[in-house]
Amino acid sequence: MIYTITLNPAVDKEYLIPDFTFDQVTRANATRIDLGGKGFNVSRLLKIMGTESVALAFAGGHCGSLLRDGLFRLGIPTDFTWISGETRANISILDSRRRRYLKINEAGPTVTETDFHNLLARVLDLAAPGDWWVLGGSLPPGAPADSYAQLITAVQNKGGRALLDSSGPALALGCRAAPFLVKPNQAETAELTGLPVGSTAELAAAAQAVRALGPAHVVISRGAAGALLASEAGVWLAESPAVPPGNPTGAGDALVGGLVWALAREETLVNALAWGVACGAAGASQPGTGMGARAEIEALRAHINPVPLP
Ligand code: TA6
Repeated sequence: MIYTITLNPAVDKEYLIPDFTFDQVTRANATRIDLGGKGFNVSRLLKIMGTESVALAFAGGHCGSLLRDGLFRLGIPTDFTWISGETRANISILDSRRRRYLKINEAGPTVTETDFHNLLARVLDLAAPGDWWVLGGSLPPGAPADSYAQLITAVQNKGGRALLDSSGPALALGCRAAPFLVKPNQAETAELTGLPVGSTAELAAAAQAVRALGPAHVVISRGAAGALLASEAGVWLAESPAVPPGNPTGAGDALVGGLVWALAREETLVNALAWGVACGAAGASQPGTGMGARAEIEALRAHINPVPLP
């Protein structure tokens, strides 16, 4: 079974406007709502690829109910730890003339120590050998700084394998729990290691430095440039095929979804890298945090051939 954990989920709202103009009313040409938060986005990708997952999260209030009901309608079972606060909403504003966007993420509702222990207890009840666990996103206020480290240790002590996609101290502390794989982007890699990441060679060295912090494998997402894999077998580069421009928000989550979808089917890490890049490319061509269709992903996958770096 594949589980996703989203400690700080969000209702993602996107506005398409003609032009960023301040100090006057701007009317949106289009709006959309997506069921967001990194783990939920992974569960949505897995559903598109025909694979079941259970979405765990802290959730509360009207936004929490909207996310539960929306995921249910998509056929994604949820196992929420309900909290007293209101689940957040994150906003993307796309300027169609400049093709630029503004992204505003709320901090999210405060969770208590009891809330965290309730979720951890639920994870311990569910965890079993051979499961895949995807942990993603920011920590809500009040969550322990080592939340991901505790959750990774819990699932891996039960024979599961954890993939972590976060940033800052939550990512750094999570690495120390030796997850199966972490998926930072280039900026998160630079912050984590303090190393330059401008060239491919620098990025490869930084990826191995991340592995030295604990993770067995590292995939670094590079946006439209694709992604890089570092493992004990070496470093691989997968370039992304060109796709029509969409909203890149969520493309990194789609990449993680492609990785875990392939790994759960016992594909090699290199093949999983290619599937991840195909899913990320499809996601980047969609509006909002749309994930694209399976046929589109499979067509993109045919054009992706990872190469080993010397
Ligand atoms: O990566 C896309 C996304 O998950 C959006 O759905 C948006 O909710 C945001 O990122 C949440 O990221 P955060 O790091 O704030 O948890």
